[in-house]
Amino acid sequence: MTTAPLSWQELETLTDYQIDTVNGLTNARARLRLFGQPESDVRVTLYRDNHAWCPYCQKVWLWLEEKQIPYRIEKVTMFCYGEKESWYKRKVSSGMLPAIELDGRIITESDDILLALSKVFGTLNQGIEDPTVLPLRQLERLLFRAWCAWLCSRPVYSQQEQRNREQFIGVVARVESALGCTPSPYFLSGFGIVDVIFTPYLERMNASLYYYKGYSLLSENPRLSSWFAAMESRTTYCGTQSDFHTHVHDLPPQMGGCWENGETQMLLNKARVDNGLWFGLPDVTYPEPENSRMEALQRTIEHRVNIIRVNPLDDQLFDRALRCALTQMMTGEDCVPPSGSDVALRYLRDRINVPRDMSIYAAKRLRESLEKTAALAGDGQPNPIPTKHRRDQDPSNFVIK
Ligand SMILES: N[C@@H](CCC(=O)N[C@@H](CS)C(=O)NCC(=O)O)C(=O)O
Repeated sequence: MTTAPLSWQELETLTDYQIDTVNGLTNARARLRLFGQPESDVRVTLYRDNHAWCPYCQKVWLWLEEKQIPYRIEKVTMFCYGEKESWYKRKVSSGMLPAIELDGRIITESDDILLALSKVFGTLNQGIEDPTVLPLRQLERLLFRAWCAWLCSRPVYSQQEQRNREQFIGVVARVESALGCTPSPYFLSGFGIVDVIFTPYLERMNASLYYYKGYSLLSENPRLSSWFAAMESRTTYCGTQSDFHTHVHDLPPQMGGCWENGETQMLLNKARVDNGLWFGLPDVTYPEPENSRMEALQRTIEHRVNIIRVNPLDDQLFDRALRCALTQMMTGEDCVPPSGSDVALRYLRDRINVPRDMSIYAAKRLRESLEKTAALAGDGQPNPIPTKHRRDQDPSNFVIK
């Protein structure tokens, strides 16, 4: 059955999604986090990247959330998607992220930040320089280097891809045994600093190797799979958690390129991440919350003026096409968009970011409805997402004007 698109007013009545960004669960939108404490207690400002793409920022973010330290958040543009704010360069001349301001003192380098924070607020179960932590930090860096070598180097001689793969898998085996040293699913006897340190890159490895190499980190490694499930039981982690689609397209400009190996499984995985089915991808294992559609709707309504303005299609036509997709998402009924809107709907499908715009399942719902609705208009595909830079995501274009 096909239906007419609902008006924005009608759509608004279909969602009551609301979160308390300041005192509620971990979320990517907050500019202030208080955890029920008075604002006068705030001693920390976290400078992190606008789109929540920076792995080192995620590490500090997660630490602050776990410790429930009241803090402010200032968002900064990364070089790969726009121009660095001059006010930030006056604070941190290199422009590097993350940074914190602690009692008025600027600190950079994520490890130095964690060390300084632990000195003032106490450790997260273990200190970053604890003798049980140091070898695991070294293992994390070893894994990181093996991942970079496999993902980012274009093979120049035969066997190189295979060697890089084996080298990575060898280090993963060491991570698996490290996880097996205690009965807990975490690295040490309970959740702690080591888990925070491993989180950003394990999340990115899971996404990128699935897409660029056809390799499923979690299904190949049972202890990593349990670790990931344990992390997902923490609302702190879930609030910072990204998805496969976001990562595979935010990594190339940050890493200087990611190389596809062209294998059959890789091609299947890539098609699935880009075009769906998004449900069932191994980027999330907890069940879908009931309000995921409402969240997607609420977030789209909030930003609709900019979403429509930055879309390549004529504003009026895209307004209607977008309402068709949202109508489909909320009612389950097909709603035929204006002809010629297929590319425009897929342009938006390709630019939904997790956790920046919404959480994982909300993004899956929205991408699914955009794709279903686009398919009613045609099979036109937008230009591929750029890999050398992401200036299509320049935050200055999204400032409400
Ligand atoms: N060793 C640093 C690395 C930080 C880093 O590499 N930050 C990157 C983003 S992931 C950055 O700020 N690059 C500048 C930019 O992209 O604007 C740390 O641990 O904090």
